[in-house]
Amino acid sequence: MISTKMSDALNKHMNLELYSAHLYLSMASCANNLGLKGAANWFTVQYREEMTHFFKFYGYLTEQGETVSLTASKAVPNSYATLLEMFEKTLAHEQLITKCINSLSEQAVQEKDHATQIFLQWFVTEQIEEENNDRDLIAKLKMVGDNGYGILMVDSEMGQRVFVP
Ligand code: OFO
Repeated sequence: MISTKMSDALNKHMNLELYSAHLYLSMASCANNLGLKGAANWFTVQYREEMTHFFKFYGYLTEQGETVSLTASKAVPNSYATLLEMFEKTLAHEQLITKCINSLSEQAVQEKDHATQIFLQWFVTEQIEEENNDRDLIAKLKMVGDNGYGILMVDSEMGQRVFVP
């Protein structure tokens, strides 16, 4: 059993995870339009990861006897000039998610809600990896700049990413 305040906050965040999924699926489509099939693969894998994040919140709330509320997800942007721009927006979004996870964790500590603290631990660790991946790709993209060959090399590396359930 969790508090109504905690349940509402987790439900709100669950919807934000769904927004993340839509954001990256849209970026996959934009990357594809730029001719960057590897980046399109990377963002599609990211979309699938975000859906697992969404389902972790859904599952936790359900196991705690709560009924989830799916609030209509906001429309996501679908126009980016470059891959670098996509990654800068991705990093900014992940930093927002990290803040939200931290604030949920603080609330769980304040409420002495041990179950939710343990549930959120996985996300605290996951956010370190998410931000780190984005920073690495931004560094590589800045290094290659406008060099088409360099961008294709990064794109090809992004094509190797596989979804690990
Ligand atoms: Fe990208 O970690 Fe979930 O939202």
